[in-house]
Amino acid sequence: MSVKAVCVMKGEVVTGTITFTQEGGSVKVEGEVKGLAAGEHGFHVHQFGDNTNGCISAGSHFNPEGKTHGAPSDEERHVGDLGNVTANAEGIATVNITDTVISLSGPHSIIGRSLVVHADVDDLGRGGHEQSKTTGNAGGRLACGVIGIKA
Ligand SMILES: [Cu+2]
Ligand SMILES: [Zn+2]
Repeated sequence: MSVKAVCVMKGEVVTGTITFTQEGGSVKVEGEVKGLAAGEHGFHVHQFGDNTNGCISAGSHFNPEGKTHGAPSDEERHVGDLGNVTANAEGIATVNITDTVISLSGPHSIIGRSLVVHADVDDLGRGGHEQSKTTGNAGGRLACGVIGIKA
């Protein structure tokens, strides 16, 4: 039996439902985010599953190894760095990511943390902006939700 997690993302305009399925050493991240502007939007697991003051309370990118922000394919990345999702002209991003760094158990477990979608594109650490190496300069937090064990 595979372990599954789910995140229901809520913002003022943006909403989404994302499931996480552990398959051996990788996790499939699948679902849909709606209400976005067309184009790319940063998509990360943040440290805390805390919504006290909205998505800001989720803290920084989940980074248990103290690394620098990067692309999902980079050796040097935060565990939570899932890159970008791309919304179509209707504002819908279909998410279909397979990642080998996040996990649903152990030290890289994302259970109980937050998933956040951003206003702007994540430059994957390459943009040369002062925030490129910490957040990818991805801008405001449009929606977020806590990642929990799926029924
Ligand atoms: Cu983020
Ligand atoms: Zn990061």
